[in-house]
Amino acid sequence: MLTWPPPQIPRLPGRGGPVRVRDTSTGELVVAAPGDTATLYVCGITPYDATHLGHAATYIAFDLLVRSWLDAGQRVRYASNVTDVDDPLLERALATGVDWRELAIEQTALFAEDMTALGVVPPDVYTGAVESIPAVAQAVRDLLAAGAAYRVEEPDATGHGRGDVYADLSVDPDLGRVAGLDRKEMLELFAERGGDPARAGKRDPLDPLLWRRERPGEPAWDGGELGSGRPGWHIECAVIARDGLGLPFDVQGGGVDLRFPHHEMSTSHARLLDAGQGARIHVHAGMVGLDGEKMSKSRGNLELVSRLRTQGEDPMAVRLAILAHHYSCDWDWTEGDLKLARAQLDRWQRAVSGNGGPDATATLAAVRSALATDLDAPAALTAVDAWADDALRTGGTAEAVIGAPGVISRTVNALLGIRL
Ligand code: 5CA
Ligand code: ZN
Repeated sequence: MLTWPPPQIPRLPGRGGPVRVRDTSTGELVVAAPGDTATLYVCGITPYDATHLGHAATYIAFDLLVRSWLDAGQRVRYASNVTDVDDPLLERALATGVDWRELAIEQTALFAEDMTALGVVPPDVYTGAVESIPAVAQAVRDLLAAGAAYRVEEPDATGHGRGDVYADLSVDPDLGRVAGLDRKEMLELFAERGGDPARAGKRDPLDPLLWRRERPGEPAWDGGELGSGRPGWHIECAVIARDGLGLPFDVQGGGVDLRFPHHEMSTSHARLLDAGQGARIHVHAGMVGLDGEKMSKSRGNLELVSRLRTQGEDPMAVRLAILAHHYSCDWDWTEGDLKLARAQLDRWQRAVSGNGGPDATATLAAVRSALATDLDAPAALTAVDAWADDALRTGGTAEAVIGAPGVISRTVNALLGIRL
């Protein structure tokens, strides 16, 4: 799948230190990627509706991680997916009378435009679910052969689906390590988030679907001995991450709604495929709400990046409004936040407009250190605000350091993705 054009990232004087993030499995602050090459997998969109502020906030959070790694002199390999065939997409296409492929193509293109406008660094490996089907079908056959999966022969409620394949979680002693939930919590979330605990014939209600046999009116692909069908959701991300990054990789990320079951199950699949480890750590972004409720396509309470763009909003103000919140918190999008961000952007632009200004060395260090400590964007903004206030107060006085505004401008561009 084609990505969007990468933003220019200016070089900064010196180099950032190791980047630490909070691993949601342990709650510990840990070095995100100890090696020379940092590897990251971030769960991509299901393209049935345009990018809302919640999606944007999640991708911007991981964009900060990529930018800090690059600043620390690490190579970065970043993989992501597009869930371009799945139940919600097929349901939306059916409800609106659009071909599901067209819906996916249109929304994936809009997402790319939104990401470009917001200055998000594109993934190096970008794979659609449909593209990954041969590899996923092979992985399902491998899991069956290894005794880590089984066929369910009982028909489901529609009377079809004989031979759907499920993962056998009982063969994975490490299941539960990602989200750390008790069984009751797991069962509740599994039912809420796309699982089918009541499906007859499963060995355990939590066992997740790996391969769904063809149903009338649904797209299907040749799965060899699996029969025609389509992949389950979690195995898609396990296989795309494995093939794009190799196992284990450093960080698996996404919104906190994916912690369970999606990341728990995809990590389990990856572990069993490799007889080793999936992601070393997991990092989750908080949920962005609107009017006190989680912003979600299914609820329809959305603020879309594309709508704001069409209204003539500067995407950099949108990005700044997002950066004002720590990525790990849940927060609500408000028009007030956007107003503040516009004013902040204007102040920063005026502050960097001269040749000279207050020395930028300490500000660069403060921005680096804030981001290297669990991607603390609000603290980084405070440091830049302090420099901008100083610059605007003192103007081009005698103590001004020639070139300092340029350093600040490059700092916010390279590390925060804000083009002034
Ligand atoms: N395609 C799957 C992942 S494999 C999926 O969850 N797609 S999505 O379109 O629903 O979400 C895309 C990304 O945005 C995911 O990382 C998800 O966790 C995140 N996300 C969804 N809603 C919100 C929200 N309200 N706030 C923050 N992040 C969100
Ligand atoms: Zn995923």
